[in-house]
Amino acid sequence: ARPQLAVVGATGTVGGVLLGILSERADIWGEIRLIDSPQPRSGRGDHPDPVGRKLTVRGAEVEVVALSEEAFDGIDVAMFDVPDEVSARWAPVAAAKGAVVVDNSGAFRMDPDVPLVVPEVNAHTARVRPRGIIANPNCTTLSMIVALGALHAEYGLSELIVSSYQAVSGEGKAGIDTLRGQLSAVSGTELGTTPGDVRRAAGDALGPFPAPIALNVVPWAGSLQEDGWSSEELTIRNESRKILGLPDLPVTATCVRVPVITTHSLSVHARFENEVTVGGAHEILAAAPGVVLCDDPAEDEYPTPSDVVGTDPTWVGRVRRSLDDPRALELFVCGDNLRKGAALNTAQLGELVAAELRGREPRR
Ligand code: 2RA
Repeated sequence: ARPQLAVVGATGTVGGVLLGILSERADIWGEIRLIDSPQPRSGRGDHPDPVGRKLTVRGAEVEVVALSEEAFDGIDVAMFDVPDEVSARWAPVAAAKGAVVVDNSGAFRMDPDVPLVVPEVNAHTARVRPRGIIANPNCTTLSMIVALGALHAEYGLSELIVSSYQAVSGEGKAGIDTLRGQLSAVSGTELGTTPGDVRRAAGDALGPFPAPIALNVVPWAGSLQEDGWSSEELTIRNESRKILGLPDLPVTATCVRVPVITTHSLSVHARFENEVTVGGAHEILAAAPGVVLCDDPAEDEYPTPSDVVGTDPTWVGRVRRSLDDPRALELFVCGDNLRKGAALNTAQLGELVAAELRGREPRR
């Protein structure tokens, strides 16, 4: 029998991308059940109750059912794309009912009993899951880690220094709406030429961001942690270490939000145990599953978010050997934060589990 799949958070930004990806990829699933938590209607009616909505998946309309214990009856794999607190409460419920949970929240990523998995890098760790939960990494880590995993396998990573250029859809619909609203407010004006003019035009409409995001870059993502670090910067550090199996890897991240709708970019300084060459790195990256090498500056070829958005791979360009360190590479990496950064990796993990479950069925 085909495994039964539940998608929890089907009406969210990542949920919508996930339904599209499930409709495009080889159809291995029996029923795909769509689940969401009911939300109180806001006064302005811009948050309609997700339960009862009909969404299209695999070309058919499916009605969203309410999150409850019974909603997981008969489910083999449950993909969660919901806020941390919803996952923290409901993923264990789904697991207790026998489903393998693939969770895209931050609730379980650093739990030592929950593997944090990127199929191209550490697929083998997905089989050991004492809590019945597999965690999907944060979209910023995911947007670079497939390329770094391939280089690490050959050269042995010894240090990582990254700066992110993060798209607003990392903050979901609120992030996208905020950028679009601010772009309308500044379009066709002379704004962006005197201190504070863009901030005054944005007024109270900063949305989830601490500063205007149109005509601007904002050196902040996540919440304030000790000693001035942002949660997003610590997440990149912790998750890269866990996925690569390098618990002591020195990692420094600076996270920056940019006025891009979707696709995170990262500038990466990666130091290795062994000497590197650009030619060798090109060969590794060109052969790595899930990576596209796009690196010919003489022809203006390098990845940019507006070209990468909507695609599945991790794109790498601007590969250079550090001028002062023959063991280090400089790279520019782009990945669609809603696809490989979230929904695609979730779908791949679900497929990995489905293959494992099929292998367990008694052969006739
Ligand atoms: C962001 N990675 O880009 C975070 C959360 N999705 O905002």
